[in-house]
Amino acid sequence: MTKPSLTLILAAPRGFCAGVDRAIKIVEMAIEKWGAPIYVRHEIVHNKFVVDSLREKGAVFVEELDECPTDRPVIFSAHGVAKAVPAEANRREMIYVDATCPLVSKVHIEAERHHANGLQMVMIGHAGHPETIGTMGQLPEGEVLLVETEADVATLEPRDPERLAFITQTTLSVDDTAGIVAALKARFPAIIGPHKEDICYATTNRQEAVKAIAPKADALLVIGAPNSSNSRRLVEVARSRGCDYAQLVGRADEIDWRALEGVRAVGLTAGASAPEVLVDEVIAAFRDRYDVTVETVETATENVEFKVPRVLREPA
Ligand code: 0JX
Ligand code: SF4
Repeated sequence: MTKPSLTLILAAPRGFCAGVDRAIKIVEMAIEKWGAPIYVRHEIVHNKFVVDSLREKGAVFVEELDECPTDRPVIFSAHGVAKAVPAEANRREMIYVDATCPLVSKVHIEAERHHANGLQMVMIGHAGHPETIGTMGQLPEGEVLLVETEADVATLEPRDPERLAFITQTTLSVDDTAGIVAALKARFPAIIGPHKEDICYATTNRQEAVKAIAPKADALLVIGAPNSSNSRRLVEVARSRGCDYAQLVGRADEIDWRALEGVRAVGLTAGASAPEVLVDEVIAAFRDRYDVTVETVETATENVEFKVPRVLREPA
């Protein structure tokens, strides 16, 4: 039987960013240096495949520090942690390695700098997300006010509207955040902040690539986990650019093939925490069912790389 033909439009860049690459290397190198088990506070990155692979190598994933024994090293995830977390690890005299992405740490430093200058902070982010918890936790309670939407800006009650600064989560929607920043500036003209926001290069580039492919695709799949903020934003971006059937899939076995019946062009991308091996798996699953032509649309090239911490680079 001849297979129907289908074009897979691959977004580039997609998948692993420099912060994810570094965080995973940190876990692997810690296991090499200190042996198993190595404890990891929170999923190192939000991807089941990555977490399961590291678990097989000897990583133990926990949500809080008090679930770790004090005599084994612990790694903090790429999303960052509140100041109280390393403080508690020090108090318990634990060995720890911080795998917070340097671009998240940069936002932590911005918050501290503004606080030192006597400004109250507004953080644009998602309530309950580990990065938001970690970034807000750089400053004392009440010093960071959270806004999630433009509507939230109207109800903000800062201590002094003249002495405010804003920071953002790194994985937000570029377009939605521009609207929130504009609302903040309209209501608090004295507010200071970064040139645009703190959304990282990888988030921006992956959203741009989706914007380029979404109008050409009848359907679009984003490989990523339900708790991955940056991956979920890619689905929203695709829908906002007219691709109504845009779905998050963990891996090939989650694809709803019946929903794809009759489509001729499918866009494909992967969130910053999704490994390329899962992209290959999805392409192979399409090839089983269709006569596939792969077309890549590249909107940016990336060459960012972050060094792993010195403690892991030194010989054991
Ligand atoms: O939920 P997020 O997008 O913040 O995290 P994920 O999916 O683990 O991506 C990599 C880590 C990103 C940190 O900024
Ligand atoms: Fe760092 Fe951006 Fe990757 Fe987050 S998505 S880990 S901020 S490079």
